[in-house]
Amino acid sequence: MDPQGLIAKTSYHYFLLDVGIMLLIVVPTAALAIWAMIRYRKGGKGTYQPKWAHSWTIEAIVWGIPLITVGVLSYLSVKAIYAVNPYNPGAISQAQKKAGGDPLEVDVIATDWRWLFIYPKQHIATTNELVVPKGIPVRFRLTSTSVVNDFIIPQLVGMIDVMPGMRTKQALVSDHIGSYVGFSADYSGAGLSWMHFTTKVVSKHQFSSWVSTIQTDPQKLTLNGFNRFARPYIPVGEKSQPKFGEVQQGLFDLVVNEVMKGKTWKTPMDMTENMVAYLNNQNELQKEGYY
Ligand SMILES: [Cu+2]
Repeated sequence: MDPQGLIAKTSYHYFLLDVGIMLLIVVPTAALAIWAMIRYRKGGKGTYQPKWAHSWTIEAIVWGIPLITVGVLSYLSVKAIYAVNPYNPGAISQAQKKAGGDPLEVDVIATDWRWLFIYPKQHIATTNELVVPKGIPVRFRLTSTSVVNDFIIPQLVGMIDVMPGMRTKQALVSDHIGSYVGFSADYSGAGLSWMHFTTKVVSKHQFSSWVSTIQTDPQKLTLNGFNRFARPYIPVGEKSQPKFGEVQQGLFDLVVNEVMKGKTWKTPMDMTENMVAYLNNQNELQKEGYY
């Protein structure tokens, strides 16, 4: 475990606290069990008291310590839940106050089997590549085009379900420049194994120049284009995935609506029957101008 983001760090912190509190009970209990076995063994120092039945001291310890423990653990759990709650993480809100300005908004769409990241304010989109500036809170809205996926970047943020025709939320902030792996943690068919994305945390300056570079990309993503993009596609051995210098406004909501109305992108039978042949053909399709 090597947490690199505020949410991951907060979860890790509470995890350690919980383990520590549990050890406070486990270690003395184990020690006392051994102590009792030695002291009250045959020939041990303990006095034999066959008539002994009740002790208020023991009663108080046996009930008191668990009650206190449960109380403390409940308090910490509730605090932790509010701190990392994906829909409105308290930890992120605090970071937001410190950072000032607006959070970065990113809309995430999981297709079979790629991740599309739309930056609505910047009007750009990338595939399987998430780039975020360091120290700036990022707010995600997430959906899927076909089945449930699970969005996770282990070192930055925990799992959140991504569901067709529905919208979930997540947030992150990282103070460490670096590259982190993200993937789907829910089995979603043939291409799941290749459904990774790279998360790059870069400096604010690098981020704005990255945005400008993507904005010069001639590819435009509209709902029509998305319908082509979202057809089942396994990104095996691809060097780079499509980037879009211009994105139709409100595309995320349009996609959620389409899927809600019943739009599907069927997996072709030959994809599962002969994957190698299909993948070769897929590259041909790409040369012909498909995404
Ligand atoms: Cu799940």
